[in-house]
Amino acid sequence: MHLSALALASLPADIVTPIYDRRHHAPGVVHLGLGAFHRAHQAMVFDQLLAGGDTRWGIHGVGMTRPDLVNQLKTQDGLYAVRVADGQGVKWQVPGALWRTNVATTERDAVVQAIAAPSTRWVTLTVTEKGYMPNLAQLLLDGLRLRQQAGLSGITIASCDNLQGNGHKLQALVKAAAAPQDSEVLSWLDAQCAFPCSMVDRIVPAATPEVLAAAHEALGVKDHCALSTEGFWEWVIEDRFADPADAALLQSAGVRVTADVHSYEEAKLRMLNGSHTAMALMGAVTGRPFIASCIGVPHIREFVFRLMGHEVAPHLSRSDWADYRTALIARFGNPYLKHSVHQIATDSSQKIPQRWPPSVLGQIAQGATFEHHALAAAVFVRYTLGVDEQGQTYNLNDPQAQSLMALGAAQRTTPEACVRTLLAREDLWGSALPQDAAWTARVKHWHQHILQHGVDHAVQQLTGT
Ligand code: CS2
Repeated sequence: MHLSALALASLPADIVTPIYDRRHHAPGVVHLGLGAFHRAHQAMVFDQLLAGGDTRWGIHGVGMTRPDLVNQLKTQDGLYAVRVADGQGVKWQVPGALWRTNVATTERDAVVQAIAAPSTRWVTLTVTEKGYMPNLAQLLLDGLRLRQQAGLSGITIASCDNLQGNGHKLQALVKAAAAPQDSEVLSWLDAQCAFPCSMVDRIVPAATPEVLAAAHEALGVKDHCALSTEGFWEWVIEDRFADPADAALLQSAGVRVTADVHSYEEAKLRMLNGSHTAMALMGAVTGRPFIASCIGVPHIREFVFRLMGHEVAPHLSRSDWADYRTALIARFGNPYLKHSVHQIATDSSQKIPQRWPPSVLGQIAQGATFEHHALAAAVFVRYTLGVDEQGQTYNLNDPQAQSLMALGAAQRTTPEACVRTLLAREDLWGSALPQDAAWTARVKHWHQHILQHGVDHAVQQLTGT
């Protein structure tokens, strides 16, 4: 027997389950990108709103790439368990907000119709950094155009990906998909739809067999879609909604609604995600499998502490960064989260631009040093070899994998030239950094050190530990 609507009644009494009606209302939210993150973050916020009696927050979830997962969720009636675990304790919950599912690639028309459905009030997106492509914009535009033509109201379209100014980026992309002479839909988009920027935060690793086994034990039934996450979650969203009354509703569920998302976005991208990428690459190269195994090493912990304090924090508009850093280091060490370094290293070419260069440029502008970022960049170059320091090979899972590995292979014979070519790539570093001779020189220095003595030795030398 597996988890399903029918099985809910037989779950142990201490598991929080949906007690609201999941069958008689149409979903109000279409979510694109039905990965682990959404299911353990926003879907749980919407679950709270539904539990409070507001029936408009059921989700029509759209898998962009994983038909297997979507099919599995369908056989479980959209239900899955989430283990929320950290130093505060362990508890299981079954959120019930996911009411319908589709796969974008094979059921495109159903997705367009869902966006155009009269009940739809929101579209939320977690399609990853590389998902912001014209085909995504066209999908949204096709649904939105049907709404406009049917005389329906505009909706809120909220990008929740780790991109600075994500709402602005999405709005520009959708508008660019409309032809310039398409003035009716363009002015309808401007007048009736809202594209708020938002920052979302919760560490939700891809599920492991261990989590599925723990779910089976806790629930008494199998759950092939179970997830594990931490207690902490944050959703900060710009106060810009098609229906202004949504601001108070979201606030009642613990969401922060503000005019200033920017300061939260930049702190999160550069402190949390910037450290994550640095640790993930170090873990991949040194053979440490999880973020918790990296932050547990004193010199890596010291490295992350200094990276954030010395090179990231001076350029943030958020003044409470020291508390934020303390909290982050504790979160990274959460023993329940087996957060694979290779999962985080996935798509590094798409992640680095948001996570590292802004801090390095900030340091350069102030005449300050950027040794921690230079070392991290050198680890990235080493990572492109596709083999760790123990000789184990690994795959680069990245849209740029081929070109990165082709360039990276040269580091065995001509390391200096290799660093130069990889650092010249504006898609990774932006246009200003590749021009900075001191930056290139320091990355070369650390890269040389890593090739000769290994990543740990380099980190120890830099941190004096
Ligand atoms: C991670 C994020 O995989 C990654 O790139 O850095 O998914 C991170 O766990 C989340 O942004 C935390 O909110």
